[in-house]
Amino acid sequence: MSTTLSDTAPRFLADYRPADFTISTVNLTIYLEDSCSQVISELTIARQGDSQQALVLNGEHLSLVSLVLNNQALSTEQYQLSETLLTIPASSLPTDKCFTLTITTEINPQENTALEGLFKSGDAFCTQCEAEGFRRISYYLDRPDVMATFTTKVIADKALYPYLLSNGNKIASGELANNKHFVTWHDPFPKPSYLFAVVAGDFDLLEDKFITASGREVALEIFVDKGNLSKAKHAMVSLQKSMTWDEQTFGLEYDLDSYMIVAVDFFNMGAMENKGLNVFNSKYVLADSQCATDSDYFNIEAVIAHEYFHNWTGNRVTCRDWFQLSLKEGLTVFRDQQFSAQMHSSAVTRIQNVRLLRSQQFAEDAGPMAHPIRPEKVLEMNNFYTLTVYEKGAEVIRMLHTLIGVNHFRKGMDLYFFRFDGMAVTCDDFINAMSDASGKDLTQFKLWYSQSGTPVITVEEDFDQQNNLYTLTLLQQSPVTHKQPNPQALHIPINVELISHSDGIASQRQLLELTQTKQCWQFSGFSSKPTLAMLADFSAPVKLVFAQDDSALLTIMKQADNSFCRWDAGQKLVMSYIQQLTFDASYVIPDVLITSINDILTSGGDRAFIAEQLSLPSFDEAASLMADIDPIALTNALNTLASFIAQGAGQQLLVNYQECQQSNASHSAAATRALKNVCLSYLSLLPDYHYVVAEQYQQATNNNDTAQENMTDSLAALTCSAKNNLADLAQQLQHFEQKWQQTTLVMDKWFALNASVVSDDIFSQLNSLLAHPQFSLKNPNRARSLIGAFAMNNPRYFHCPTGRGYQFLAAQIAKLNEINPQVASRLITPLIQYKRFTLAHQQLMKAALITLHTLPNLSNDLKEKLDAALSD
Ligand code: B3K
Ligand code: ZN
Repeated sequence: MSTTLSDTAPRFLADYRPADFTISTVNLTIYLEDSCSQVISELTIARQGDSQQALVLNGEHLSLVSLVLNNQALSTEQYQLSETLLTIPASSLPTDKCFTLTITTEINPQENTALEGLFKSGDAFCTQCEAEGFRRISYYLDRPDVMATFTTKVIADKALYPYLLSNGNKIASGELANNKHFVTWHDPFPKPSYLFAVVAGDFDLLEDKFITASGREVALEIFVDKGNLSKAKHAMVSLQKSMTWDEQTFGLEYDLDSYMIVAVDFFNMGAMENKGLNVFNSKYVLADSQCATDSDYFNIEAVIAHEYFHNWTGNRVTCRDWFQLSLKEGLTVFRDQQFSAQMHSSAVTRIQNVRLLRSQQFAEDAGPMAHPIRPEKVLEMNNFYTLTVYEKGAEVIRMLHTLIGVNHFRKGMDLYFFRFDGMAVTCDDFINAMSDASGKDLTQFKLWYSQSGTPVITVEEDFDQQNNLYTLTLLQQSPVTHKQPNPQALHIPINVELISHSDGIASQRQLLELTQTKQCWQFSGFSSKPTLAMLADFSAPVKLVFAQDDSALLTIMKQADNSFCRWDAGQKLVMSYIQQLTFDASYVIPDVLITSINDILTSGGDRAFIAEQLSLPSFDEAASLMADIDPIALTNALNTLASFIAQGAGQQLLVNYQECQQSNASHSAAATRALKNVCLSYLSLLPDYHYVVAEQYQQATNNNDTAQENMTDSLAALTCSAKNNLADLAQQLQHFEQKWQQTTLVMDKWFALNASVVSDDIFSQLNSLLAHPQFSLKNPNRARSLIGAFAMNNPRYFHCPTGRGYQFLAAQIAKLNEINPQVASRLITPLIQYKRFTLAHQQLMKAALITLHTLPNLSNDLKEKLDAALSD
C-alpha cells in the first residue's frame, strides 16, 4: 500500500489562521467489515463570520460514496476531490450560516498496514487518529482547533466482536439482523477529531472502580486479548495510583463515568489518550513477573499515568495547532516524571530521565532534524513526536517549575485550566498563565520554545585567597546553524552547590538565573577554594564545558548533597577515560577508578542508585558528548573500561552479587536485581565467572518452582551471554525461544537479544531472523525488536567498517516505506545522524541514505528526514 501523496507541501506555524467553518456535532455510524467498512458522518457545520470561502475537508485513502447537503444529494459537478482534499466551493454551499453535511465513505481496514485511521490489530478493529488519522476514516476538518461533540454508533458481527467501544458514555445498544449488533456512544465533551476512537473485538475484561475526591464512582475497564487477564492487574493498580496522584497534586479529577483501556498488539507507538477510551500497545499493559522485567513494570506505570494525565493536559485543554504539540506532550511528560519520581526513587528516576535526554535527545538536537520544542515548519506531523518535543519539552516545564517554585507552578496550572478549559490553545497561553500566577517575567524564557540545539555552558572559576572570594563565571552559547544563525541568550536556571573544604564552614547551595551571554556571581565565606557541583537535579538541559580534575570529581561523588550531582560526577570521571581511550587505545586508566568503584560497592544505601553509579555511559550517551567519532574505537574503549573495572573490582563485585542473590528484605526487590545485574554484567567479562551467568539464567528461566522464575534476571543473564558471545548462548536462546514461543511480548525480547549478539556471524543471523516464521514487518513491535535493536544496541556491527550494518538497516527501511512509513521513519534515526562520525563512516551512511532517497513511492515521513539529512 502506498501512502505517497502528491499534493502535500510543508506547513508553517506562521501561516496559522482559524478555520473558516466550525463543526459542532458529529453523528457517526460505522459498519465494521474487514475489507470494506462503511462510515456515515453527519456533520453540523457553521460558517465563521461572513466568510465566503469554500468548505475544504481533509480525507485520504477514502472512497467517497455520497455527499448530502441539507438533505440534498450533491452531484459530482458540485465538489472536487483530490488525493487529500474534498472541496465544496462556496457556490455549492447554502447561504445559511449553519448547515448539515452527510458524508458516506468506504475504507479498507484490513489492508491498512500504516496503522493510522481504522485498522485491524489481529482479530480486533481499532483506530489511531492522532495526529491526522481521522481523515482516513471520513472527510473532516481534521485539525485540533475544530472541536465537536461526537455520537458514534458502531455496528459489527456479534459473535466476532462482542465488545463495540467508542468515546464517552454508552447510550444505546441492541441486536440487528444477520447476527449483527450495535452500540451507540455519546461523548459530552467537545473534542478534536484526533481524540476520536473506535474499538471492536472479543476481549477479556478486567473491571474495577475509582471513587473520585468529590465522591463520584468511575468504572475502570481494561480490555486485553483472551487469556491475558491476570497480566492486566499492574496496569489497573497503576491507573488507580495515577488518578489519586492527579487529584492530590493538581486537584484534577476524572470527568466521565468510565475509563477504558484496550491493549492491542499492532500499534505504532506506546499508547493513545483518546477521550475515555485509551488504546495501548500491549507492551505497556501486560505484565507478570515471569514474563515482564522490572523496567517493563516501571514503564507500564509511567505510560498509564501519562495517558491518564492527558485527560486534563491535552484533552480538556488541547492544542490550537500541531506546532503546539509540546503544550500537551512536554507538560504531560513532566507530570508523568514527577509521578514516577514520587512512586519510586526520585534520584534514580531523574538519572534515567537524564540518560534518555543525553543519549537520544541531544543527538536529535544536533542532527539534521533539529527543531525547537515548538517546530515552525512541518511536512509530516508524525515526524514531530520527537524526543525534543516530549523530553526537552518536559525539561522546559521543569525549568519553569524550578524558576517559579512548586506553589506558583500549582497556581499557574489552576489559572491555565480556569482560563482555557474546553479550548484549543498555544504554548504562549500556558506560559502567560504561569507568568500571571507567579508574577515572574517569562519573556526571555519563551525563547526555549523557538530555539533549537543544546546550549553549551562554559564554566570558569576564580578564588581570591586574600579576600576569600569565590567568583563563578558562566558563558552560554546555543548552536549556530543555517536555520538558526543568530541564537539569543536563554533564561537558564542553574542550581549549584559549593562544597566547602574547611571545617565548620557550610557548603552553599543556590539557584542562579543565567540570562546573559556571560554572567558572574561572587560567593564569600570560604577559607579555601570550594568544589563546584553544577546542575543539581540537572536543572537545565545543557552541556557543560568545565574542566574538573579527577580529585574534584571524586570530591563531588562523595560529598555533594545532591544525589544527581554525585552520580553525574562519576559519569564525568569515566567519560574522560572513555574519551582518552577512544583516541588512544593504550591509554592507562588511573587506578583511582577502582578505589572509587570499590567505595561505591561498599557504600550501602539504595541499591538502585548504586546500580546507576556503577553503570557506564551507553554508546549513545558517550557519543552525544563527542565529535568526529570512530564508532569502533568507541565500542573498544567502552569494553576496555568495563574489563578494567571487572578485573580491578571483580572480587567485590562478586561479593555484592552474592549479597543481592541472597536477597535482603530491607531493600526493594527491583533495586536489588538492578544492582545484582550490573555486577553480573562486569563479572561476565571474566572467563572465571561465566558460570555465574549460566547459573543465573538457569535459575531465573528454568526453575522447577516457576514462582522463582524472573524475567529481569533471565534477560540480564541472556544479555551478558549475547554481548560476550558466551559458549552457552546458542543453547540459551534456543531454550528461551521454545519456552516463550506463544508469548508475543517475550518473543519481541528474544528477537532483540538475537539482534544484539556481538558476533561476526551477526549478518547471517539477521537474515535467518527475517525469515523466522514469527517475524513480520507488519507488526511494529516485531520490526523494532529486530531492526531497531540491531541499530541501537549493536554498535560494533551496525557501524562495521564494510557498511553492511547500514545497508541492512536501509534495506529494511525500504520495505517498511511501503508497509508502515511511520515505523520506517523512526528507524532511520541512527543513519541521519551520520555527521557525528568520522568521514569513512559518514560516507558509508550517506550512501545508504542516497539509496533510500531514490525509492519510488517515497513517503513524506522518510522524504522529510532524507531531504534534511542530505542537504545538511
Ligand atoms: N499522543 C500520543 C502520541 C500520538 C503519536 C502520533 N504519531 C501518545 C502520547 O503521547 O501520549
Ligand atoms: Zn503524550
